[in-house]
Amino acid sequence: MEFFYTYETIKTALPLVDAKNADFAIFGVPFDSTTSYKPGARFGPALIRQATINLESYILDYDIDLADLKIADIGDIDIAAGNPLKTIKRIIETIRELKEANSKVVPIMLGGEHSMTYAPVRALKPKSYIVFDAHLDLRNEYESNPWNHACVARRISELGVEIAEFGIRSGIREEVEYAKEKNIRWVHAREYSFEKFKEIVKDMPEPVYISIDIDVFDLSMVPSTGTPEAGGLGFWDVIEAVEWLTKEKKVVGFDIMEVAGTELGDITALTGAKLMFYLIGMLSR
Ligand SMILES: [Mn+2]
Repeated sequence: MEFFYTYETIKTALPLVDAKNADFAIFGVPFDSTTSYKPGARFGPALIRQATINLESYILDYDIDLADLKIADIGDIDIAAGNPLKTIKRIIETIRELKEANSKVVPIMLGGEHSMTYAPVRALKPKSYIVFDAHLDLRNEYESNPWNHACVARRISELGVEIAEFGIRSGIREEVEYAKEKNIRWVHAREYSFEKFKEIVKDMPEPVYISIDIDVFDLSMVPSTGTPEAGGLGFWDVIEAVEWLTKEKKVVGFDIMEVAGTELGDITALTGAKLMFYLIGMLSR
């Protein structure tokens, strides 16, 4: 099978299969052109893959070994540097090709900046978008750019997808008003609880797409990210919520975005890699 992209390949310790035979297909989007604070998310996919070397493929609490699963790594999208919309189109095209070749495969996107999440949502057409993020990302535009990372949830809401956001602790009044107007539910990190999460998500339509902006976690766990924020969620908060979600709802794909930095295997990437292993594990149960 030919995809028109890819130049990075995986370095994990897992045995991998090709995309046609895979239950999960990992791909990277090494793009960070609209980052406003800390650049480096273009290295996220490589950093997460590198960090997986540190991890056991066996997940203790699930009694699942990722080495027994059918996981593909199809490489990185050949991004259009400085051009988010063009890159988004390439991702959409890639996901469509992937699904045509193997309709059962679950795409897993590693970012890259959060603006890129528009692409899998557009391609996979979920009815609900559930995001863990420090930021509302509901601006109409930022720096005159509607495809900036700060606008991604708004672009997704314009697709008619139901949205719920968790771990939020940064936004502006315009975003809060937009959320109210469009019935976008969001929970502040300070008020987050598993009970609240379930109450909001239980009635949302399926299938769902899950996006995890790594900055949802407290910045002590994820210092190398585009826009770090103090006061975030803990690792098990997110795992507990997503475990429930993968049990209760059909999930068509997920992403782990905004891992940045230049040190291979740094703590942000280790958090991202562990998260990816857990998500694959829970979707296999
Ligand atoms: Mn964010």
